[in-house]
Amino acid sequence: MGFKDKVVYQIYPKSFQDSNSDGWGDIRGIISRLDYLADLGINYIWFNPMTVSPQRDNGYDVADYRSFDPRYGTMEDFELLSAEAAKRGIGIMFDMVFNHTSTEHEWFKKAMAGDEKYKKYYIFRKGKGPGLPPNNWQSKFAGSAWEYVEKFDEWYLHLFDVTQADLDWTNPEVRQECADIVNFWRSKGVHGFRFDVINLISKSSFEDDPNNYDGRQFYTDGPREHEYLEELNRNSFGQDDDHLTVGEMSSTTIANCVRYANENGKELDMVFSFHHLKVDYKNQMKWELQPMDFMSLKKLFTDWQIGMQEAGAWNALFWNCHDQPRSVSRFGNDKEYRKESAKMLATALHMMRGTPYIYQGEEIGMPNAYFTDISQYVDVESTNIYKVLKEQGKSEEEIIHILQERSRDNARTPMQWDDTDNAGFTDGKPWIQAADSYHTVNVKSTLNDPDSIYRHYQKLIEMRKTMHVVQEGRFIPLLQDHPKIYAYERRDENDSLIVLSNFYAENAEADLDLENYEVYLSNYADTDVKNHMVLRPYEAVILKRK
Ligand code: TEU
Repeated sequence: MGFKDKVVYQIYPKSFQDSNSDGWGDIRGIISRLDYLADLGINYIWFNPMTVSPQRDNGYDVADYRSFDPRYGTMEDFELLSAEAAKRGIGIMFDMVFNHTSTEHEWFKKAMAGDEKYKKYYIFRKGKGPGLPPNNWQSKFAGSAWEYVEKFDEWYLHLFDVTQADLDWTNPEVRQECADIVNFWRSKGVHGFRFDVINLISKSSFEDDPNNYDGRQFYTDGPREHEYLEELNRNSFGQDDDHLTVGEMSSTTIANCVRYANENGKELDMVFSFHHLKVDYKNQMKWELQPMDFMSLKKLFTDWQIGMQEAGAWNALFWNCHDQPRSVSRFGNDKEYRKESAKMLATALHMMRGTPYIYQGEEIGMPNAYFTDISQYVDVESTNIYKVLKEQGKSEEEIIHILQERSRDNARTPMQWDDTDNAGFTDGKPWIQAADSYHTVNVKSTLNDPDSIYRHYQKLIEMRKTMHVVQEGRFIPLLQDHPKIYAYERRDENDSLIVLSNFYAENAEADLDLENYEVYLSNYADTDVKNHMVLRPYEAVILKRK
């Protein structure tokens, strides 16, 4: 496979760089920052959707799959971006949102006008009775997953926002439309694709969730999922030798992912799974806080590493994305150990078996936005949950605290380029406010610092590009019962690396046989290799066999 030596960088285009002062990031802005990314060393950029959208869910409500939203730019701008990226050896990945379309999409509009062909593109069902939806499923953004349409006396399914109507993948015409869209972008030279919530497209049945939960057991990893992915592969990207595909898998299992992303399979190259990003959810509930359960985190990483490895399947590795709070605030310490802990998290993740993804700003250790007022939040999920938590009687203060920890907007504030107004993102009025941290945490100050988080990422990326053991080595867990250190070995025929990461703000000790090892990379200047290692707060070290 051609991607084991690659690292992907994720750009949230709306917040990356504005070039025309309208407060929105755009393609021209991205072009002006390509040198920065080339210098970091990444191989691919995954862009969140830039296609036409009412932006109710920031582009994941697609109204036209084949044109750019003019606020991002034009097809000509994109062609320039593509050429400029290629000059720097950077490939492009686009985001395909195929579980649903915006209700502004022409298919949905035709469906609503009564066109039978297009009604069959969506999931319309009769209710259980007057005023009662077809079942008790809940939208991922709060409330019923069904919306009533009076003129049909039917309801349509929307697993996400009411303006994101689910497509009916049992309809072969829908599947062909989706393949055609991928082929359209292939014809524009795009060979990388990220498929949004792609494991939700096969619904098994439309019965009530007996546990009064959200219904996910009936639409996650459904019965025809593998068949649909094989077909999409065959009819589109699978025809390119140099494709790179990743599926976003919501609440999935290792058993399914070893099939989705099997080296000998014909589905996808790799998968995003999210279990490791729920270890700070109390009772699995996103809006209930608890400190991270470190032992679960370790076990999840290890189970996924080994489960995928043994089956010959491939993981995408990530701490951050546009849906997650910032990892340095969440699993590290964004106060006194911001630098150490950001480097530690990067080390622990990047040396694992799989393909690392870096989310914009992660490489400079951007912390959560910590907005203090509900008016600063834009995300539909955050504003919806605010109302729900209010109705549950929670205080304003408590709700804001929860959003500061969990809101997706923590990841969506402008990229922090320098300490000028709006973090150097725009000289207009940004669509979302910049986080206060930009005064100290920004690219400009980073580039002047030889010991920066950014430099550490550069080194990790370089290791992935040049070291066979990082690309292909086996993953072997170490110190599995240790309460503070995450440890593993990567081993191939010639080399062995041992990676030790202290996830806590106090010293952590471990005994290992390190006679033949020396320090290859550390986030402290003076790490000593001993059989009895004492790791300082958030110390992370990569040891290499001599
Ligand atoms: O996200 C899918 C998804 O289920 C989430 O990560 C979601 O944000 C979380 O469950 C809410 O608690 C994808 C996109 O990444 C996200 O931005 C979109 O909003 C969503 O699909 C709908 O297209």
